Amino acid sequence: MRLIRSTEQRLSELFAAGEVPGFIHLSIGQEAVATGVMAALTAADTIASNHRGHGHCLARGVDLAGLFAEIMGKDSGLCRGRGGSMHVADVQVGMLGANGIVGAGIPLATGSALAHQVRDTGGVAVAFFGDGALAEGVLHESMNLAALWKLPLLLVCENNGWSEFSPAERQFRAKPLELAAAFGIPAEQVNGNDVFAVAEAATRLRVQAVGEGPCLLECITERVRGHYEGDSQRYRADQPGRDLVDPLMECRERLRRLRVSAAQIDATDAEVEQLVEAAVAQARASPPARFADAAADVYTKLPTMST
Ligand SMILES: Cc1ncc(C[n+]2csc(CCOP(=O)(O)OP(=O)(O)O)c2C)c(N)n1
Repeated sequence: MRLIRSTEQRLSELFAAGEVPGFIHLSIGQEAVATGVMAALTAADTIASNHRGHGHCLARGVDLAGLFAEIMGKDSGLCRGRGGSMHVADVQVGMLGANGIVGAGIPLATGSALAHQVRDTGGVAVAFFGDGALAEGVLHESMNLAALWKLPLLLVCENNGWSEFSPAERQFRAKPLELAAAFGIPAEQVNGNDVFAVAEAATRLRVQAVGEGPCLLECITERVRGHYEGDSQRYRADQPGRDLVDPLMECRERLRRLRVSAAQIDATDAEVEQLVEAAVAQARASPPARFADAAADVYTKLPTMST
């Protein structure tokens, strides 16, 4: 969680300094969801993300310098600087991709869940999406197929109460748990700012998804920053944020109760800051992505299918 927070705070500064091309959407305040869910997964599992996916990438274990370089449009980036913040992927760690199209990671994860089932990998596919995706037909279609075919799919809804600049209740008729119930999909709601609660629920649901088919975890959380960096947030004036505790503070308090000293936590924080600075320096030193390489890897050789 500290790595995600420090990385995104640094990204915010780099964006303000003009070192990040395009837009970035930060997940500050939502770190416990990515961290808690990922703690429940195994190396065999796969994940697909959305436009707010830096935390999912880091919690899954992508290379830190590679992520900075990707977001800064550098050739040494995870996708050689061609994906950027919203389309970063790293299949080496089972990260199938972030996605700028709302809900588009969900069918990707559903397909991956089918692959897990067909190949009998024992793994699950996880789809991370915001409450904004509740209005997307592709979520409903994916839930239907996954429920029919009992696919090992874990749907993780990060409910931060906003869809871009509109409060969620002005856009969606059904609540996530009601929608899941309509498809016969077991679902749980959890305090998404409590990393331990998220990890416990995700661990339970992961096991259930592998054995019995899709499950949904709704994490109630808060988006601290605007929709994107630079967003004036005028729409928030008459809509106060949710009254939730900062997940890092919540975790610090929990660790204190488990007798981890403040000095130990501070040392970890300092170590993370150093890692982040080193990654930024490495990314800065890398040459920019080359336009001539823009179309490389668009097409790939498919494996020969035996009929
Ligand atoms: C299919 C599609 N429709 C609309 C948009 C524009 N858009 C970008 S983000 C967003 C809302 C996303 O809300 P949510 O999924 O709840 O994620 P959050 O930003 O709150 O984390 C919308 C409507 C889009 N990118 N894709």
